[in-house]
Amino acid sequence: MTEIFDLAIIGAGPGGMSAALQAAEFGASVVVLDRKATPGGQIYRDVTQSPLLDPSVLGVEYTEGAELVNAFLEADIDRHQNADVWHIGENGEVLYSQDNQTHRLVARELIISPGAMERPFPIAGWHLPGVMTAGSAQVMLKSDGMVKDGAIFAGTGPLLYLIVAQYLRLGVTVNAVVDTTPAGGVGRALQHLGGALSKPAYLIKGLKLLNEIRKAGVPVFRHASELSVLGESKAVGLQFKQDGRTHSVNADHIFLHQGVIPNLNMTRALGMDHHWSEQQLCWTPTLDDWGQSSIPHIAVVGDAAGIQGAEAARHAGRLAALQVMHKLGKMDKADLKSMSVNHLKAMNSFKAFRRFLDAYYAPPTQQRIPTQNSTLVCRCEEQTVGQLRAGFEQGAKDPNALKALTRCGMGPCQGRQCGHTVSELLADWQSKPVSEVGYYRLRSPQKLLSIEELSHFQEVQPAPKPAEVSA
Ligand SMILES: Cc1cc2nc3c(=O)[nH]c(=O)nc-3n(C[C@@H](O)[C@@H](O)[C@H](O)COP(=O)(O)OP(=O)(O)OC[C@H]3O[C@@H](n4cnc5c(N)ncnc54)[C@H](O)[C@@H]3O)c2cc1C
Repeated sequence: MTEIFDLAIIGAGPGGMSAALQAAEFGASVVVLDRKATPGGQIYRDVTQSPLLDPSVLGVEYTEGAELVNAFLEADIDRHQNADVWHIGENGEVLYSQDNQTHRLVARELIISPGAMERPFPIAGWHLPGVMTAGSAQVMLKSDGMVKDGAIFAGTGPLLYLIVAQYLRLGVTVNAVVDTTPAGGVGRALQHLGGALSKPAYLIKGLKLLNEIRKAGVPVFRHASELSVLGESKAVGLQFKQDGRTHSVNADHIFLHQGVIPNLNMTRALGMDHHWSEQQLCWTPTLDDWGQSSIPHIAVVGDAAGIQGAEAARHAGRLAALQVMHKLGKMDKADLKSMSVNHLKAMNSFKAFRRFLDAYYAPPTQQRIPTQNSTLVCRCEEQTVGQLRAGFEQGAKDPNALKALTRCGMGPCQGRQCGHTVSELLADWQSKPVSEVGYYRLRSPQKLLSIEELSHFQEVQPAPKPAEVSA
């Protein structure tokens, strides 16, 4: 028997949990599916069951998430953790894996909040054992209390400095911070100063983090460029240039990070409209102010809708849920307007602040568009810049044609690690805007499924249409 809901939400991060709480306040039947064992998303990962003796070292922006997670756990919401959504069909059908079984449910409306992922950082040696993303270092810390002494953190963006500060507060040694933020950040960001000044608390928090790192005495190499990981079969250090001089620092663990970008595999597989954001240098679903996408009955909120951060994700979740409640006839237009106004205002102010951050921390071209033929781009299928260039010279002018010729993007990560690099490489080689080059065409299933799991999945009849679903 297929379960039927008013609203299904994918992702139990700040965006998804806030949307669920808002809808539950109207008495709607809500189900939330999340692939992780506990709710919280990236930022509040394991906040209610931290392995750390003192989770406050991770910062107030982390510990204050417990309130939202507890409210979510106490509300009248159907929750499925360890539930990995691999297909969204027509008519509100959702298929998800749980306990190695595929399950199906149907919802009149869907809100998708699958969050962000770290931007690929394709430099020489980024595939070697010992090289990870800074976000992975934080995941190990939040979930298992695991850290690595003597690592190098390299890249740019507020999350990188937050993770370094979290490491330092735990007494972990950090060999170096190799900061690739290009010189002239203030100049680039100046035209957006108004947006920055509207959020002084965030600015102060950011400056405090930088001060914490400076005071800890960790060597910080600013405006570094031309990074490459040293080592043959595993990482042994990082080489880079600063002020025209070549430096190398030894470390067997190197954590790379140059900001986050929306996690697009679900929105792309749905065939939603996307556009290239010149501000954030990434693909973003095209949405209205309430998060409604180009597909009727499907909204996108949180960082998957464009990177705005956790607080903005909470407002976006509530806004999308309010619009859904109006569509389901649970509130009239006047109430929708009055209940949305503060969330819309908050979203505008987060967007203005973000314009400042994006300009200041813009990841440099040389770290997004690799030029050395030997640099690996598609890690799953082991395709280098040189191999992709050969495919391009044979006539593959867009990501799908290149995929067919070289297998780039065909591996288990389904293009997450190489998609943006491939779009930008092809645009660069043709001197075209990225928006004209496009992205991989993605399809379900959105995760690897075993034949055994599929063989147990018996339901093959089409899902009922929302109009046929009785209240
Ligand atoms: C590795 C990493 C670490 C980060 N750490 C921080 C931090 O410490 N501080 C900070 O301010 N920002 C952090 N961010 C940024 C960002 O995640 C936050 O702005 C915020 O968590 C966004 O909220 P969200 O609800 O949009 O997404 P998220 O919090 O990421 O929640 C998305 C949820 O969707 C689930 N999901 C995704 N796909 C599926 C699927 N197919 N099926 C089922 N569930 C699915 C995920 O398990 C996740 O729980 C981090 C980002 C990354 C990538």
